[in-house]
Amino acid sequence: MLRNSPPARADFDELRRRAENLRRHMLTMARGRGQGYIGQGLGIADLLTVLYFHELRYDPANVQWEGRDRFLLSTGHYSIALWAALAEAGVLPVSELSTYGADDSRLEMSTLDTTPGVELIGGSLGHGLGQGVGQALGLRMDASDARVFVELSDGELQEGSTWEAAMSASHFRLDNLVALVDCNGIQADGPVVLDMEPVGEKWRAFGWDTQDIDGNDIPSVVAALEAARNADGKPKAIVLRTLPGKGVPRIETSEKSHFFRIDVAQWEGIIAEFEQSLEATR
Ligand SMILES: Cc1ncc(C[n+]2csc(CCOP(=O)(O)OP(=O)(O)O)c2C)c(N)n1
Ligand SMILES: [Mg+2]
Repeated sequence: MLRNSPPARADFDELRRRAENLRRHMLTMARGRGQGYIGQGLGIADLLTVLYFHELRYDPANVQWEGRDRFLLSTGHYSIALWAALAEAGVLPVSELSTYGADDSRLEMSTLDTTPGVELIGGSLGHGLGQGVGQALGLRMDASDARVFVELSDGELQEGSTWEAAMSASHFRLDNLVALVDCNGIQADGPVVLDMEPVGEKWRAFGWDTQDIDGNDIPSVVAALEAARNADGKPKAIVLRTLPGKGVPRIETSEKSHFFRIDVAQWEGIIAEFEQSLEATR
């Protein structure tokens, strides 16, 4: 299943089915040890679905393929979402998911690049965009048409390194670079500390072609990524407004959804709630 080019037309039913699977995988992972960064994972499930099942070029059987598009998850603690996408894509075995966060598991709570499909070691925030700029420059020097997609968070917008990288990307006219800014409204202990709004205007001021969308609406994500294929000399930013815990009302409404740790038995209730709310939307 080599994805040499994204399909011309998105199959929205298929993408919705994949997004449901990603969320199921994440709930399986969190249930394994009873804890994890499930809120963030559920929030960006729709983005990762559209990336891995519509937009990115990659070869699941050869994750080091030179021509692949690079996806850098700058927020390493969102790893739960990446493991789900890689399992759904056939890069990682689904049977491994329940080891998430366990001793000796490859599926760490923050990303390590020894796990197949990982492009960036996570943990220390604020470094993804800078690495993405370097990779995009390198690919251009190699005359590659591969692109670099960097997910980053609203928390990381409060780090100077992010804006240094943003400034250099437009200076170097890196139109092979797409920043995917997950504005989920939280950071660690609750709501984001510094008011970063208007986020889109800031990226525009730094010379980026910018869109501001509902990150949980699959057609909007598809359309924004398609618009970001335009090779006009400008780096592309997509600001995604996402809801932590999307799909599980009990997590959506939790005041502290940064890290979820509950009794293993209670996860059964959460999983049942997820399936019920899916039924309600069908
Ligand atoms: C450089 C750095 N500083 C602090 C931390 C500790 N930390 C881990 S997650 C987090 C929250 C950051 O906010 P955001 O990236 O928006 O994460 P969210 O709460 O949305 O998951 C912080 C401060 C870190 N990992 N790296
Ligand atoms: Mg956040």
